[in-house]
Amino acid sequence: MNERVASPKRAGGRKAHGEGAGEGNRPPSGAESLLGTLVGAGVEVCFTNPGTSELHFVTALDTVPEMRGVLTLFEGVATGAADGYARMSGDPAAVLLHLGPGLGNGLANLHNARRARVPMLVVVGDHATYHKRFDAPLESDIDSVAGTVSGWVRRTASPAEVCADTADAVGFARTEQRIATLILPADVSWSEGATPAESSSAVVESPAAQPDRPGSAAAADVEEVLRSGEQVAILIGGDATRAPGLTAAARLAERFGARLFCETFPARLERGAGIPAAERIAYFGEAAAAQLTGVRRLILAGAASPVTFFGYPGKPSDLVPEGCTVHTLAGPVGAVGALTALADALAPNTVAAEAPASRPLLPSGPLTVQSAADVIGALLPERAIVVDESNTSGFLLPQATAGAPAHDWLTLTGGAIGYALPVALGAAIAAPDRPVLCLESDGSAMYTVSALWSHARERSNITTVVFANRAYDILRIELQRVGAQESGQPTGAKAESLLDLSSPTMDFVQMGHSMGVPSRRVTDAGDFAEALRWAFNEPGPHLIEAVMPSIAGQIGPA
Ligand SMILES: Cc1ncc(C[n+]2csc(CCOP(=O)(O)OP(=O)(O)O)c2C)c(N)n1
Repeated sequence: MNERVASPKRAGGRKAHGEGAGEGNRPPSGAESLLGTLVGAGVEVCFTNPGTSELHFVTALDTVPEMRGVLTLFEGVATGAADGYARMSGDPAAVLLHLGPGLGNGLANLHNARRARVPMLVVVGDHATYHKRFDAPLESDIDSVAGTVSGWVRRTASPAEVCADTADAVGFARTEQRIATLILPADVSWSEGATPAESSSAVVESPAAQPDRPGSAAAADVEEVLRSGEQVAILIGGDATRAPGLTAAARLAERFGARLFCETFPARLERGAGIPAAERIAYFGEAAAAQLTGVRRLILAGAASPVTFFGYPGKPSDLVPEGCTVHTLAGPVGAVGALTALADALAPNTVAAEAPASRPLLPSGPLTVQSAADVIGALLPERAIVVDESNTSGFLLPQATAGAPAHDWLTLTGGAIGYALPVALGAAIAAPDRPVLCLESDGSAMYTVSALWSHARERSNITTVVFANRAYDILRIELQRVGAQESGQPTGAKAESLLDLSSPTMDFVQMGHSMGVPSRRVTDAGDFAEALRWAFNEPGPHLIEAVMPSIAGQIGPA
């Protein structure tokens, strides 16, 4: 996402910010100017759930043909879709939300997007400036809510500022790879008087596209570490988790005998046959600690220093082994450039080993975590975009898909569940020529299940697999680990019932059908394989409900 080259639509034929868009000879409204500025800056999709204060923006969409409007039925779907779109295209999408409550509904997936370091432009409609003092029912503190996830927040005060504010917002989002939120009062939206923006900040290319600086202090430090002869590990993340970053890191690892790891929840990991592989740091702290055992020098390239997901009584939060020193080569934006420069300087003749092609045999028999993973590994299409929120049902997927044809793997960067169905929508819109496989667990699916309606409405090429284990299984496992439950003691009935989703049984096939998505239920491996072939071979969205056993009893506390 951070290796953009100037796209033709931005590099040439670009409109001046704020140009055109008024109907007939009338000057453009604030909303039309905003949209004109956006498309001029290469922002061409707007995911929305609008309200009355955004209706001038909605109307203006008809005067700006380059902007695609995508309706979602819940704001968390709009924000997650913009995240998925940015992860796959590298470009920010716009999100149009309705005042503070609409923004609040979108917050969890904005949080995940913030953690994914994606560019995004959030436009939040507000009451007309003169109406705010009446404290009407929807009045709220939008700025505070926006501030929790945005790196940039501005309230546009008048139509004259719309274009400059919009250009600044897009410029910030692209340059920083972060969320910019523009609060747009309804009267600014409907009034005329916009001034085209002078600024060209909206089309600034990302820092990752700029030349790197070999010989920096960080690079010199890392060179010393690599040559130290001690046990070194390189931990990559951010923009280094795609083929160029993986290749550079693998060359360095090979040349200096270092170990290579990837952050636990990468925004977009390229993997599969022909791509250098990096082992992800495990979710469970004990497993992660085992992976890092013996490491004396840890090099961070785009990743944060590893910590456990939660604090657990009596267990360390910091996963860096005792006595190991940590050395930062680069942060999440620009890590690919730093790694490439270093590999070219220190390992010019080293070739990175690539993951060999291999697929599991198609299994038969009951559907289990193992057989489901093997079916997916056996059938994953070339260039698939996998959006993974399979949670406990997917813990064997990494091995089963390691040698599948090259694909992208998108993960839950911020831990706020309900991300996969929306992110799949945005990914499919960003890459309409690629198959999207959305691996979703049943509890997480329910947060943003209305995304299925948008999958169908946009005719997106998304295969959704809902793993129906009818439980909050990970919480059953964590219950033991956090010490809330005496080890070996049975869970109390009230606690158990709050982690149980079996009664009433959710029917995802009916849910899918009701939202226009052809859907099937499978209970054994053979039927799962047949259903996946059906879904992959037909265009458009499909849903497969895969009835799975709970694994909480099998993966106990470590
Ligand atoms: C926004 C948000 N709300 C609540 C949680 C807490 N939480 C973490 S996992 C989980 C249950 C996951 O269940 P499911 O998606 O069915 O996956 P499973 O654990 O059964 O594999 C919950 C409620 C969260 N992480 N994020």
